Amino acid sequence: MDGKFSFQINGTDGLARTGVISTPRGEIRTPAFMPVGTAATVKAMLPESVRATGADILLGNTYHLMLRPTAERIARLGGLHQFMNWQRPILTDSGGFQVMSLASLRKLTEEGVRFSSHIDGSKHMLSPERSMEIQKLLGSDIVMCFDECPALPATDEAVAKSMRLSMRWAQRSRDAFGDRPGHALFGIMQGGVNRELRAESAEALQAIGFDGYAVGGLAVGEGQEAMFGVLDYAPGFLPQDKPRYLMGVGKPDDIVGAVERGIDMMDCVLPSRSGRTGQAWTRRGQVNIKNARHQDDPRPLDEHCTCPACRNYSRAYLHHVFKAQEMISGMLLTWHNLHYFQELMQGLRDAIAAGNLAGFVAAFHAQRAEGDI
Ligand code: PRF
Ligand code: ZN
Repeated sequence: MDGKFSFQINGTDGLARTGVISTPRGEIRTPAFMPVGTAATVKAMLPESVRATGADILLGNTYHLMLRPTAERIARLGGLHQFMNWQRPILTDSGGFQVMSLASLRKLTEEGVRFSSHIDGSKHMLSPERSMEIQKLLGSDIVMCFDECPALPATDEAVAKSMRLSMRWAQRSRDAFGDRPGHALFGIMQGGVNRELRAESAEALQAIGFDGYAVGGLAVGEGQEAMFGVLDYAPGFLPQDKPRYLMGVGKPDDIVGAVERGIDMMDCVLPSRSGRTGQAWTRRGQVNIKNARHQDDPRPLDEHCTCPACRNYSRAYLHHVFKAQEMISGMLLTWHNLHYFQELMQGLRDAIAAGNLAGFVAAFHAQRAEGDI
């Protein structure tokens, strides 16, 4: 496939930016929200339905796919895009973060991480070199460096030691990735909630040179105030002209705050996962469809939403199919949630382009303060 990877900023408002990342597999409008397709599927959704919600790019996971069905099998079957029937861009996470949260018997060394699979206990190894190899076998468009994300709270000493290991791994990731036109490699900033460590990490990554830069190590238990505290300075340590990706974030108000602070890309399981547990996200905040107050309610989840769940079904129906554990419950709520998140991103992009982000954010918070109907 020809064509290059590039990022163009089309408008700014304060620290926020809106633009387009161009890849050989299509354009990604920023700020972008990436639905999570961990196991080669956005759970409960067909790829064409995910696209219909407005997604330009999905996230896939090295860790899950290397264990099942294996990266080598996916490569033999034509790569991840072909395998899962999603022809647009895919970003893959590098595996270290998932090893630390899911695998057992982990052993971390300078070389990488040895671990046992959470599926069958089989033994595996991930290193910067192996992670780059797997992400290449998958055919990922945006490859993430192999890093370590320490859980917070942690001592400055522990965070510094971990960050410096991640920076050595970033150099090894860069060397192993090589030169692959049309594919991008993103570095990942670490450093916890320590300003000096964040600055050191950003400098180390820029000395290596990447196509984009992620802010890692946040949304790991520090709370929104501490996260926004870091986002008040961390994006400013990164190049203006490259995409900035905040990993694993977040709730709608986290997304809005991150975009206001100069973040261009985000991903989170929240809209899809909470859809399967009966939680809906709307302009007026969170709605628990399990609640008995919905059982006779003929109104849609959100009368202004144009998703299939809201156009064609009542709250009473959504409540019933959740209680009856029908599969359509997860399908409809996931569709609605992904639609809401993508509509929020479109609203943010339009507001930044119009120079009206402050007005958009004020209306966002005012609507949520009103609460559900
Ligand atoms: N590193 C990687 N993936 C991640 C994170 C990280 O720090 C986070 C932190 N929120 C989520 N996913 N590689
Ligand atoms: Zn809807």
